[in-house]
Amino acid sequence: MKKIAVINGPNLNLLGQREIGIYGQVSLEDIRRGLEENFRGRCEILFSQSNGEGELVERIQQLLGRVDGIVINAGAYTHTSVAIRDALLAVDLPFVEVHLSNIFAREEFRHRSTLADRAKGVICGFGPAGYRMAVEGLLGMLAD
Ligand code: CA2
Repeated sequence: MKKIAVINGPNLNLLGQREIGIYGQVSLEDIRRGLEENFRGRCEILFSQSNGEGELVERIQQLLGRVDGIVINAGAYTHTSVAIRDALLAVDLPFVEVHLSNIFAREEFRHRSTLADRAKGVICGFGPAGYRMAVEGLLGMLAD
């Protein structure tokens, strides 16, 4: 069975608790449970969250040879982190960038991503459903 890592960046642990107008009422734990239920029997989901850039880099490095692909919501680091980009390129795993909000309908600084040009795809604006779409898209790309 395929293994997909779902990586979440800073502040996403607060989902469902604050800024409900932007990010909605669903918690990160709800998203994890939803993915596990949705993909049970089709792929293994390795779900994680970290607030630290270095920890995210470590996590990505640990995935080398252990998973078939990565879904990443790098949060605010999406817009700034060369280190996370370099880690993703170093492990050379197919990845999909996901965002809950439509980053292009928000402040200008959220319009750029250090990851998007090397991602297999980018999904934003669909809330928690975007995670399911991202895993579905990755699985569809991975050869059996
Ligand atoms: O829309 C997304 O998924 C983002 O990656 C979320 C990031 C933001 O910096 C990106 O531009 C877009 C922020 C995540 C913060 O999540 C919170 C959740 C609840 C309360 C406060 C922050």
